[in-house]
Amino acid sequence: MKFALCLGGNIGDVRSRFDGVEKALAAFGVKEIRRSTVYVTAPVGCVPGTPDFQNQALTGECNAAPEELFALLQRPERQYGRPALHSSQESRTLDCDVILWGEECICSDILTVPHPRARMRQFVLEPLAEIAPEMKFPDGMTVAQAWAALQKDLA
Ligand code: PH2
Ligand code: MG
Ligand code: MG
Repeated sequence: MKFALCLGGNIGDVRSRFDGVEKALAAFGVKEIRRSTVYVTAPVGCVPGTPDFQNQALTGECNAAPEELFALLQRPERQYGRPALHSSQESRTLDCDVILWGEECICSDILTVPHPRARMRQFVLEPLAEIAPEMKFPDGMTVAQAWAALQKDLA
């Protein structure tokens, strides 16, 4: 299945952690890994004074179950010092969110895909539109269309 991730972080050497995620995915057997350029983005929904984030989209192909990939992604998050319990308003060393899993809807205790806020977030759609404009949400809307719609809303 082709999947899309949004990588983010705003403490320390975020870019080298993004490299670490790619290495972990490749070691797991993920193929066709592509990464967008890194975007410096204003924090969304965080407490005042939170530093800017860096965000990057990553796409890949794998035969694993989404929960397996999700479990794998938690390792680098922990390795880089992120607590297991945290608020979405806090600064973070590394965040790896699953945005799309093919055109599937996944709603389990640990994972909701598509990411519920993906279509409202420039820091998700702009990098993803750079590398995978043709990927589709379960309702058939492409990433390019979702990004165009969000740009209209933001204008
Ligand atoms: N992640 C959040 C909350 N706010 N803002 C930006 N710009 N980038 C993020 O990755 C981000 C955020 C929660 O995961
Ligand atoms: Mg997140
Ligand atoms: Mg997350």
